[in-house]
Amino acid sequence: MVSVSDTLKAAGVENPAVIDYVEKWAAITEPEHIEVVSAEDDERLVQAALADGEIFPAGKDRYYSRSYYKDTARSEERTVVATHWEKDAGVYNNWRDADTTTAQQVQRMRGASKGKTMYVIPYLMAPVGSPLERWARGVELTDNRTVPLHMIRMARVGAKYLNDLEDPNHLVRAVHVTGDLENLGQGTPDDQRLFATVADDRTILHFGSSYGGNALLGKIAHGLRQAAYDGWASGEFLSEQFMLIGIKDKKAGRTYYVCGGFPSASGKTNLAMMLAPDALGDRYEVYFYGDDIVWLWVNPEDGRVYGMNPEYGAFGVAKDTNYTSNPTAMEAIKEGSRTLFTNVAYNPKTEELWWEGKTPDYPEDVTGWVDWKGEKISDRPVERQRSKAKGDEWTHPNSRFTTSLSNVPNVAPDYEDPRGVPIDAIIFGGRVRDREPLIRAIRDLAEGVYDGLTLGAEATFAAEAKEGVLRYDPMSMRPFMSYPEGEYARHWLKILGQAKHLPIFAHVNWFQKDPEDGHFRWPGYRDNLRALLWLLDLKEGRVQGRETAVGVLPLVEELNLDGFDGDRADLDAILTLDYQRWLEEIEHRREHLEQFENLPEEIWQAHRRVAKQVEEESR
Ligand code: OXD
Ligand code: MN
Repeated sequence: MVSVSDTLKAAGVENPAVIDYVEKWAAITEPEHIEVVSAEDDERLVQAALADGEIFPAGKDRYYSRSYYKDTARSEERTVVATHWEKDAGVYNNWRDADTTTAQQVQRMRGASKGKTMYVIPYLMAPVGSPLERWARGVELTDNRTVPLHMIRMARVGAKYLNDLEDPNHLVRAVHVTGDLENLGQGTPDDQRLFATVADDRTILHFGSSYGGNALLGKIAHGLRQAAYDGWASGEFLSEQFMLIGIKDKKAGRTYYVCGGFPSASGKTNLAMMLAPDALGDRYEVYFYGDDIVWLWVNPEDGRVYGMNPEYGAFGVAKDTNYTSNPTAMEAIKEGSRTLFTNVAYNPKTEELWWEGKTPDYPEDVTGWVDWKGEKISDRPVERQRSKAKGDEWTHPNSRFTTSLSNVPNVAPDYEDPRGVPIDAIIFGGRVRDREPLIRAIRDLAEGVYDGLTLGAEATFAAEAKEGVLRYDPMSMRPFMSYPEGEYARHWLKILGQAKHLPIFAHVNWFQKDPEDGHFRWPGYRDNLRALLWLLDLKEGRVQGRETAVGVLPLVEELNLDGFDGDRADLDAILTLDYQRWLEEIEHRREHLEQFENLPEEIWQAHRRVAKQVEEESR
């Protein structure tokens, strides 16, 4: 019989630490075969998955898959961060003891891959040559073939990334075991799933799902949770759930770089892939770097904050993606792009795909279409076939597309540059129907961090909502927080405090509504660039804005409104502060921050400063 070690060596794995680790876990999970994956294997894996009915053809070089119907999203309750130190427990990180958690996961995973293939996926979550490359190396073991298909699109994959390391041991070890999805009690008190990042062992052990967010361990588990922990423990960098864009001013011959965090369902991917409004297109060009993760550090050579997207692809929500909301995504997922779709609606006869919001209405003819569960639409009672009622959707709200960055038409020409890009502005934004103006700029570091910590959006689930109280999502990292919030704030102040040239902060909101009739007061999408251009003008001293308690707001005449066809009264409204709402908001923020132990005094000072000024200006 061929040994594990010989199989790995024959596939180009030279790192002895990887070989030891695969041997160890193969003895636990007991797969029948072991296969090392690199990006060059994509076509072969696709053909095998098609032949076995794990994925289906969706036009030329595009693919479609379904995940088990009880396994369609990340589970925050079943996701934990374990370490050997109880002091690492925070409010949001679901801290567990490392040794106990590892032992439990070994027990869950024992023999659980019998009869299956273990795919060994060596990967790199950074452009090659990045100053943070040593934090970016990992290897994922999985017993599910759709995982390497996703990983090849989302990360740089191949044995070569882990050979010849200065310290062969310095890598993230990740194990994914799918489990018996039909018998895991998802969402019940007897839920068998557990998704654990054992952060101080740099080990990720996920059991009980084949859905991307739980199964692609390079992305959220390594790229965010583990990397945030590593960045803190090493004191070297930050890892945040941020998008990253470049805005080129062709007239001035300069490109500005903006990154920022938005809670789920606040349009982060649409913003990241945005184009300039037609009327501004001659002067400005927007470049896409990434839509979900940014690692940030200070370059000692020039004292600037640099950012890079560690990912190689986008795992975007399909719902509501269309040629208005996100034309560049539509291009990035078109036929020929090798995109893999999950849990949208599918027509096996025509190989077409459809999702809610792709077109204003369902496909005219339901013949052949199946919904995200694989059930025929034509088998439904006629009145439920094309109905807009809740529960009759054709696609899952968290249906996804997985496509490589290189498919995005406005991807930045230097998106693989290991140096990253110098960040000019850091923005935070939530979906809020009132209180938050279009944009407010913040120059002070502690006030910027304070603003990020109090980022909130309206709760998406009715049960969570309390009238007027936002669901706070610090820096949009609530589900990915891996160490205590007080330390998190301190680490932000420390890293950015090293910068000689601080990025400007801003809070943005594209979603204010008129309380009378509920219409959105800002057109959003491409017009969002106008707010960002104002922010860059402010940073460069080309405009002054209007100082308020919560930051600098634009004067209407300072916004570039060429070709703007939004409503002027609406514009005035979103450039005005509702002080009554802000007085209440300050109280909610205080309660939110009081949960966090050991919050730096600078943050409390920023809170008190803002609170006092809101109080004064409201009189
Ligand atoms: C998420 C994702 O769940 O990026 O935030 O998939
Ligand atoms: Mn995300």
